[in-house]
Amino acid sequence: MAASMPILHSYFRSTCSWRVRTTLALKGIDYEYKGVNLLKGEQLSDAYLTVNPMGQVPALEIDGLLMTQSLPIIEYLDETIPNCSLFPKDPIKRYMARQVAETINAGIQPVQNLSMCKFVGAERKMELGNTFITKGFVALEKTLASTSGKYCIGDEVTVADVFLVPQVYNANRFKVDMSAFPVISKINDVLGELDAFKASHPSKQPDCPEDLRQ
Ligand code: GSH
Repeated sequence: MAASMPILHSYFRSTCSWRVRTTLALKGIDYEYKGVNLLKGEQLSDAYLTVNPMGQVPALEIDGLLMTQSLPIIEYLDETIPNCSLFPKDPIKRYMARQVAETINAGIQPVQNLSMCKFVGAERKMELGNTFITKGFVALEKTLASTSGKYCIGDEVTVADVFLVPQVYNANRFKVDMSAFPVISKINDVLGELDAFKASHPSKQPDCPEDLRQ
């Protein structure tokens, strides 16, 4: 019997969903896209809370499993679909890739997500996002100055790149001065030319409003 198509619960502008979309694109996996409108609060509906009790996207239904949390989802995809591995074989490079991903995953994104923006209120949300993305990018810029080649870690696409591109998109939304981060900006530009990053971009998603489509 043919395996059913994976289902990704996603929001077009969600950076965490984008990480999983890029991974699925890099691995060449087709999937059904189910939009969860975060601005309408659909992530907090009773129906969606049975999918992810944290009330967050992404969630991925695959191989008879329902998975949440982008990093372990990406690790599962990488382990089960070995083409173009996102985790370098070399332990030092693998550490570096994980270090960059975790800086974004734990150190930047959670502080500027929608719940935190709502918590501080409309007047302070730009200041919140700008402050903490800038702080994280100061650290990342230093790290990437020594680890990067064409991409974050040398010349192979890794999990670090999958996390970096969506976070730069959010940096621009929060009006971070990207001229202070030339290494991050250059890597982001190069990655933006790759098909998987183009296909997973918010403007290409089914739930992207017409006026934001490219
Ligand atoms: N650690 C989680 C992951 O990596 O999947 C974070 C998920 C997360 O924060 N998702 C955001 C969300 O759904 C969108 S990027 N926010 C909804 C809210 O804060 O109400």
